[in-house]
Amino acid sequence: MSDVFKSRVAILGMGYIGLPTAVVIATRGIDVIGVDINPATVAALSRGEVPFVEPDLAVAVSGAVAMGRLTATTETPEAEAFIIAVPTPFNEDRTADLSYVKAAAEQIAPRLKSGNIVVLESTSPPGTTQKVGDWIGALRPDLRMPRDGETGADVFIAHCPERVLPGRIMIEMITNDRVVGGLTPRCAEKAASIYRLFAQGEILLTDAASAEMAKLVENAYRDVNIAFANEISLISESLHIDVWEVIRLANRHPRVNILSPGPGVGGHCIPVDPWFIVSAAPQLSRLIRTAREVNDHRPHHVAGQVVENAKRFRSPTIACLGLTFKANVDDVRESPAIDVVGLIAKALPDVEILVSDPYVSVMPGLLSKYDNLHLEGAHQAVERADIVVLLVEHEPFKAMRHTRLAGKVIYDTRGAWH
Ligand code: SAJ
Repeated sequence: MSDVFKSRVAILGMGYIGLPTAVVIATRGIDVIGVDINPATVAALSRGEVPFVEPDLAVAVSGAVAMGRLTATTETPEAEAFIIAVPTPFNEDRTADLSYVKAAAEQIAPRLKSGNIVVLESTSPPGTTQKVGDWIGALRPDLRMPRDGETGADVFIAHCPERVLPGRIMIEMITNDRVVGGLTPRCAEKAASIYRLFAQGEILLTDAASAEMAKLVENAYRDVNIAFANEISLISESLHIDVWEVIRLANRHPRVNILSPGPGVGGHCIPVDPWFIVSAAPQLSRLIRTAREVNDHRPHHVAGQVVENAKRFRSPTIACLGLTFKANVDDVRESPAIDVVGLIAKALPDVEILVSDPYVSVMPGLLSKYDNLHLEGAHQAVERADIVVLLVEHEPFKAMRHTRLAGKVIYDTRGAWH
């Protein structure tokens, strides 16, 4: 019989992954303590409120808090299991910045008791879970850390990468298969007992480095495939062929499934994770690096096209629809739409640019320095514009009646009005 975890869990990092994970565990009748360094996040959670938009999350959080199953604090408490779900951004040289993971490990270390489980969920370069063990071991020489090929460790350390898709987190948290990689097989088995509480997908046990690499490879796979679509778009454009028609036709082949070109690849994962692979094996990662470069170039290409078009007008008004990193979420991290708007605003300082996004009510910091940018409702923006640039295919934009767009120059980067 496989173990199912029954005690208290502390989750460090109450963001897009830590909070939904906390809620689904709490909903299974386990006491969960959410830990975050940001007192505003802790205060909001303690009131049962969610600091960001994700379908079905708010109602689950308020329920779990009201039942007393989910509490929040800035101090790491004692618990039987600890899940680390903090960010792993990259440094200027594109190596992983593990400072948040290290800080989390160092907060957990003094609280650890024999028999406790520590799971790293943050996306990390191969070898990071081992480092977590080393950081904890340095602070707790009294505890035996798990070592490959040895038994009898006092604590169990594993990596279980998150794989949920923003916008579908509450569904995928339950239905996705999970990969659990332990520093030893016993660590993997112990960590899996937590995920058995709520995961309906299969739980696949492996070693920590394979789990770390599998996660990075998943996102690099998507990046490479989006880069392929973006390159097809570039080539089709230069040959005056409609890329959307080409992809529609090619995708009727039973073994072809080309993704959608767009203004670039955003979010906190896909533009970042492939670099962890490149920095682990720079000489060998030619395709992965090129895909990153192709996708990173997209905002420049799109902005360049719009600026060229604008030069055909004496005093044009431009509407840019969408600022978030993808459709139907409120997340603007690493958003290519923001890059496009910034590049246009910079290139055309005398042109009025109206920006609209149903999920964004304040001009993002990166754009606040441009005087020629104004937030506007979508319908007003389109009505006043000579050029309409669709950057994110939010549902209300997709539903916009074609009559509203008649007579305007349209630059539809997502194929939403096709
Ligand atoms: N995009 C395109 N064309 C496409 C698909 C996406 O340009 O055909 C763009 C999106 O607009 C967005 C970016 O790519 O800017 C990334 O969006 P996404 O929906 O592909 O992925 P994320 O970043 O929301 O979530 C990904 C997921 N990984 C994979 O699908 C392999 C998710 O399962 C991971 O959990 C998540 O990264 C993560 O946290 O690592």
